[in-house]
Amino acid sequence: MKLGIIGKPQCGKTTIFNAASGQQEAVGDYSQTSHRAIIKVPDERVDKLAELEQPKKVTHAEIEFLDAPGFTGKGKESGALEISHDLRMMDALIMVIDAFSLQSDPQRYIPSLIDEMILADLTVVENNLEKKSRRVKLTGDKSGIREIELLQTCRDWLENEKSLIELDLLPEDEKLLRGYTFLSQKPLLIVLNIAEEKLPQADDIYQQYSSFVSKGMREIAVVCGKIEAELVTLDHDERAEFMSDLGISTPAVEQVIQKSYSLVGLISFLTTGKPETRAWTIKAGTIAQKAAGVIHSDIEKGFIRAEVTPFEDYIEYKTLAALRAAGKTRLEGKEYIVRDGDVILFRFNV
Ligand SMILES: Nc1nc2c(ncn2[C@@H]2O[C@H](COP(=O)(O)OP(=O)(O)OP(=O)(O)O)[C@@H](O)[C@H]2O)c(=O)[nH]1
Ligand SMILES: [Mg+2]
Repeated sequence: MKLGIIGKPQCGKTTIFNAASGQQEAVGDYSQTSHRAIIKVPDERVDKLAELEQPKKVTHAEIEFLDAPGFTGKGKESGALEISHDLRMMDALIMVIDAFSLQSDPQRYIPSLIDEMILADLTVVENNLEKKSRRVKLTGDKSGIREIELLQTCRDWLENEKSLIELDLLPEDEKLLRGYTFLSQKPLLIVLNIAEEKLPQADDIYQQYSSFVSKGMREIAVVCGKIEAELVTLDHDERAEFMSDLGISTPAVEQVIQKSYSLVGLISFLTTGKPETRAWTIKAGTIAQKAAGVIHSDIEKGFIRAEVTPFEDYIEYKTLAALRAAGKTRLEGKEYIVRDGDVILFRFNV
C-alpha cells in the first residue's frame, strides 16, 4: 500500500512521516522537500506463525510513505498543479492538519484542503474534456463517447464541490476513469496533529471533528506528531512505559496503518513454511485464485485448490498434520473469498 502525506506548509507532515517511518528527517525547515520510506507493517500474526515454524525468512507486508511538499494554495490561483505524479499514484492520502499551533484552525483548513483537491481534479477534467471531445469529433471514435459522458458527470460533481469518491460508479466506468488518478477519488485519512497538552482529550477531539468521517471514504486519527516522532526512536519497553505515562493507547503509526488498511479496503492472508513465513496484502473480496496471483502468476494459472486454516486454529494446533487430523483445514476452490488472517497453502500445477 502506498500512502501520500499532504497538507499545508509547516503543519507537521515531516514530523508525522518520521513518526510513521522511524526516519529522522529534518523538521521545521520550510524546505518543501519530499521524502520516501518503506516500512514493515507490524503484524503479530506473522511473528507468532514464524515462532512456530522457525522459517529461514520472515516477511511482513510493506507500506510506502511519501512525504509530499505542502499545498501552498498558489496552484489554485494559477491553475497550475502543485501535485506531483508520485502523489497521484498513491492508494490513499494522509492529510496532516495543524491542530497544535496558535494559528491552527482545523474546521477551516480541512474543507479548504479538500476543496483544493477538488479544484485540481476539476482542472484535469476540463483539460481532458476539451481534448477528448475534439478528438472524438475529428475521428468519429465511438469508444470515446462514454468517457466524455463520464468526464461530464465528474465535472458536474466537482463543480458542486463534492469529492469524486462519493460518486457511485459502475466497475467498468471506474476503469475508464482510473488513468486520471483523481485526488478526490482517493480515500482520505485526516491526521489531526495536536499539541502534547491535548493528548488526554484525544477522544473528545475525535468526536468534535467526527462530521468529517465518512465510512470507507474518510477517517480521522488524532495524534501528537512531535511525541510520536520521539516514541519510535525508543526501544520496546521504554516505549510502553512512555506511552502509558502519556495516556497514548495505540501508537500513531499503528493507528495510521490500521485506519488506512480499512479505508483502502485491504486485508492480509498468510503463508508459512520452512523457507518463509509471510503476510500478503489483498483487497477485501478477492477470490482465492486471484490471491494466488499475488504470490506468483504461475500459482494463479495452475490453481487447483487452496488449503485454508484460520490463523487462531493454526496457532492452537501448531502443525499442518495436526490441523488436518483435527479437520481444521478446509479445501477451497477458485471462487473462495479470502478472509483476513487466513493461512493458505495453494495447490497448483505448472
Ligand atoms: N508543538 C508541536 N509542534 C509540532 C508538532 N508537529 C510538528 N511541530 C512543529 O511544527 C514545525 C513544522 O513541522 P514539520 O514536520 O517540518 O512540518 P511540515 O509540514 O513537514 O513542513 P514543510 O515540509 O515545510 O511544509 C516544526 O517546528 C515542528 O517541530 C506537534 O505535534 N506539536
Ligand atoms: Mg516537511
